[in-house]
Amino acid sequence: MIHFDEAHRAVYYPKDRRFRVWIRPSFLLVLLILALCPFILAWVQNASFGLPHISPSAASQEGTASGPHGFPFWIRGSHFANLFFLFMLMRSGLSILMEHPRLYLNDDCTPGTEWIRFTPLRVPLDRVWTAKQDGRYISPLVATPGYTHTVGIARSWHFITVYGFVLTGVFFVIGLLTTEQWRRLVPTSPDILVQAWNTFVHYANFRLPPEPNGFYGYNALQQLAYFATIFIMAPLSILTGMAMSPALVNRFPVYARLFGGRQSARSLHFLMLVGFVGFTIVHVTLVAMTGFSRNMNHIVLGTDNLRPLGMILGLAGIAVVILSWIVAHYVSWFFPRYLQHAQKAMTQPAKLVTLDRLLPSQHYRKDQISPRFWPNGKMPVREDWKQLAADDFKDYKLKVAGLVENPVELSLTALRALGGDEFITMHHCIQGWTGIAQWGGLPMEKLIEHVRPKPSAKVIAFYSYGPSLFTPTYYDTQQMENALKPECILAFEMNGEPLPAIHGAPLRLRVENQLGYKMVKWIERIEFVESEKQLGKGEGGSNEDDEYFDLLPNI
Ligand SMILES: Nc1nc2c(c(=O)[nH]1)N[C@H]1C(S)=C(S)[C@@H](COP(=O)(O)O)O[C@H]1N2
Ligand SMILES: [Mo]
Repeated sequence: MIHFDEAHRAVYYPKDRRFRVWIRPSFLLVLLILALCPFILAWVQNASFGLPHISPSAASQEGTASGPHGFPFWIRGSHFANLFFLFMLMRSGLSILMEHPRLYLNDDCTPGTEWIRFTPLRVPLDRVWTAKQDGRYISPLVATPGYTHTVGIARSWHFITVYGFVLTGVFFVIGLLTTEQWRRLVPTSPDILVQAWNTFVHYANFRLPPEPNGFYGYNALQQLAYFATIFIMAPLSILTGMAMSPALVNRFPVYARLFGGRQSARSLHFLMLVGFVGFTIVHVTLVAMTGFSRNMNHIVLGTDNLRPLGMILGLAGIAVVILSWIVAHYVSWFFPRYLQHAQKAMTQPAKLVTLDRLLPSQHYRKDQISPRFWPNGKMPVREDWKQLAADDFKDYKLKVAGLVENPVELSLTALRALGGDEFITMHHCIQGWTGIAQWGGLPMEKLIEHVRPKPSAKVIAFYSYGPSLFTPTYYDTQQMENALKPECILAFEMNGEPLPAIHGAPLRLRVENQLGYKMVKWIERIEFVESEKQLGKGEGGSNEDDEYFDLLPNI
């Protein structure tokens, strides 16, 4: 359970909980014009020619021999499952979004270049402003689990429920394609576009078009809207979600480019959320306006009559969904560790055989290096680090100990003598921001060779001079196999210069197939151990222990 003492309140429930949406004026203008254009056309058409005629489509005629009749159980069931999972995804997605409440179309995430932000704050440029400080509060009424800095818990919900969402989708599409039900959704003639426009002209002029009985078929615009939601928006949400995985994108940078880049993918992922919310509002409104009890009987009971039972059960179903948000809220705050472990049990095996096997391979150019790289975390406050820093780390010695044959203390010069590697890579923070930088340092592989781990050593722990959110020492761990992969280095250079203090001087870890929080900055010492379970609270790092982050963040 998360106790709301003073330290936790300061993190989760800050004084400044204002919420603002700001959209870049040029974007707002384009969005408004795009949204208004069809309405203006529809108004002009109605004023000049009157409302267009809508021919009843064959499929929507009651009693025709061909075409789907009614909604079998598998459609009604998957409709409900979809409602359940989609809302959990949207609610947890909002908590994730607020951890970095800005969306960009460029992968540098340069402050001031966002096209939308969900915070009243501009990034101050005259002082250090970490990405962590930038996270915003969101009400638990709209988000799971809500509050500030709950991205770890929110990701657990997101990654558990995404299984349900994807399985429901696969089940539904298989059902569609193996029965006649696909005929309700899949357009078979280009004429549907004309019919859809004519239908839109009715709605835009605040008239309801002649309504087919949805038991047998939909109006053209309705059909296109359902088709787009199922066959465009849902797959695009899944594909853009995957385009945010550091393991995938740092192995196949071209995959993110399919969506215009890693941050465009994040923006698209958000726009799909907006699309689902917009769809839900219009869908529910029209279901209510076009014969609520009959429509509810269709989708709840699979009957076509006017009795109230479908409506009553449907509203009870919606109550169950709302209850699930309340339960999720309590699980988040009272049993976050169980939730974290459930997510681990459900996703880690799948990650180990897929994403975790991808070896980073990136070839960014020097001119792609980000002009400003978001900093994160708390700078060390310890006197010994400050003294080392004052002297440019001349007296710094990295201590490497634990289950090794050859424990060592290595100065920066000694580290350089062991070998070097350099690469330009994209950094992915769990919060959502990215940045491209060049890193230079000693491959972990070389250090491992040098200290000769004992056979029992499986995990490497990195301890920082700096504090974590709740403890005096930030630490994290790596499985030895992962540290042996390419692009895993102890970096002492960034963009060709000695590591700046804010980015982890004198030494930090780079692990390019994982998220930023694994890359401990201001490293004081390294320890080889048998298992992460013997350290801290046993979850594998400060963030894993106290913020319920994943042990294996390939996504
Ligand atoms: N010691 C320490 N290291 C840390 C952190 C921290 O809080 N303390 N934050 C991590 C996180 S969440 C990220 S995204 C990266 C950020 O590195 P940067 O500041 O160079 O951008 O550092 C990681 N290393
Ligand atoms: Mo991060």
